Amino acid sequence: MKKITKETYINWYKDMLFWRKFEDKLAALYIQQKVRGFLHLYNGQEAVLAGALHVMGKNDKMITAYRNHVQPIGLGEDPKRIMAELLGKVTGTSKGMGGSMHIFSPKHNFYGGHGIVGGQIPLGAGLAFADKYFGRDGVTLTYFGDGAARQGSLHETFNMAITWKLPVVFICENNGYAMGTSVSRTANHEDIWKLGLGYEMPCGPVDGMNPIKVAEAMEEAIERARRGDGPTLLDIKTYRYRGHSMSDAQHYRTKDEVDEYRKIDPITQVLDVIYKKKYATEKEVKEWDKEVKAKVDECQKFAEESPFPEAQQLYDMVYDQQDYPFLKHR
Ligand SMILES: Cc1ncc(C[n+]2csc(CCOP(=O)(O)OP(=O)(O)O)c2C)c(N)n1
Ligand SMILES: [Mg+2]
Repeated sequence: MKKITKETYINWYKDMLFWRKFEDKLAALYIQQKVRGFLHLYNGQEAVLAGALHVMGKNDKMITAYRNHVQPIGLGEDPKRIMAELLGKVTGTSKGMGGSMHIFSPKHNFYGGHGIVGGQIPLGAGLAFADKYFGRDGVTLTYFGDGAARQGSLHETFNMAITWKLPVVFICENNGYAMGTSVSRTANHEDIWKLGLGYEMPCGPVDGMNPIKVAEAMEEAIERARRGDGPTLLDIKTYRYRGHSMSDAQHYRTKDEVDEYRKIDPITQVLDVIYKKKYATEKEVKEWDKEVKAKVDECQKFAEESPFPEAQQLYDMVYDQQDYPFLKHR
C-alpha cells in the first residue's frame, strides 16, 4: 500500500475541507440565482475522491455523473475556472457553456460530467479500451451512483469489460439514494457489489467515509487493471448530507439519519487522527481553515468578475467540425 504519512493526512484534511466549502459557496450562490439550472453537491462523499487520488497514477483517468465539481479540482484543475463555469462565465472550463453537470478537464484526465444516469459507464469502459488498444498504461476510474447501477448499460459494459480484460475500475458511489428512492426500494437485495459476481468480476463493499479504506480497495483494483487482469467493481458506501439537488425537500429521510452519518464524517475522521497523532495544533488547524476560506473567496471573486460569453460564441462550442456547412465556424 502506498504510504499514508503525516503529509497525506494534512493534505486530505485541507483538500476535503476546501471541496466542501467550495460547494457550500456554490449552494449560497445558487440561492442568489448566480448559479442556474441544476446543482448536485458532493458534501459527505469527499473520502471517495480523496482515497482514490492518493493511489491514482499520472496517466489514470476519471469519469463520473453530474455530481462532478470537485473531482477535476482534485486532479489539478484550477478551482477558479470551475466556479466560473458554474456561474456561466467565459473564463470557465467550457467557456461558461457547459455548466454544473458537464465539467470537463481532459488536460487533467477528467472526462466529465454526464447528466444521463448511467451514460458514463460505457464511456468509461471506452476510455479504458482506448488505453489498452494503444498500449498505454492508464486505468480509468468509472464512477456511478446506486441508482445508475440499475441501468441496463451497466450489464452490457460489465460483460465486455471483463471479457476483454479492460483496464477499468467500476466504482459505485453508493450514497443510499437515487434522488428520493432508497437502495432497498430499487432491488431485491442491497449489496450492489454482488452485481459483479454474475460476471466473475472481483467485487466487494468498501467503507466510503474513511479515505484509508477507499485508498486500500482502490489501489488493489487499479493494480489489477494495470497488470492486465481486468475490471473490479467496488460498492463504496457513502452518504450525501445535502439533498439530491438544490430543489429537494428531502421527505424520504429523517434528520436523525443525516446526523448519524455526520458522526462518521470523513473530514472529522481525518482531523481526529491529526490531533491524536499530534500532527498539528488547534492553532495550526485554524490557520488552514482560514486559508481554505480565502481560497474559496478568491474563486468567487474571479468568477463574479469574469464576463459572460457573447451570444455569437454559442455555435463555436457546439460544432467542432471545421467544414460544417450550415454555420460559419469561428
Ligand atoms: C436516464 C436517466 N433517467 C433519469 C434521470 C433523472 N435522474 C437524475 S439523477 C437521478 C438519480 C440517480 O441516482 P444515483 O445514480 O444514485 O446518483 P446520485 O444522485 O445519488 O449521486 C435520476 C433518476 C436521468 N438524468 N437520466
Ligand atoms: Mg445515489
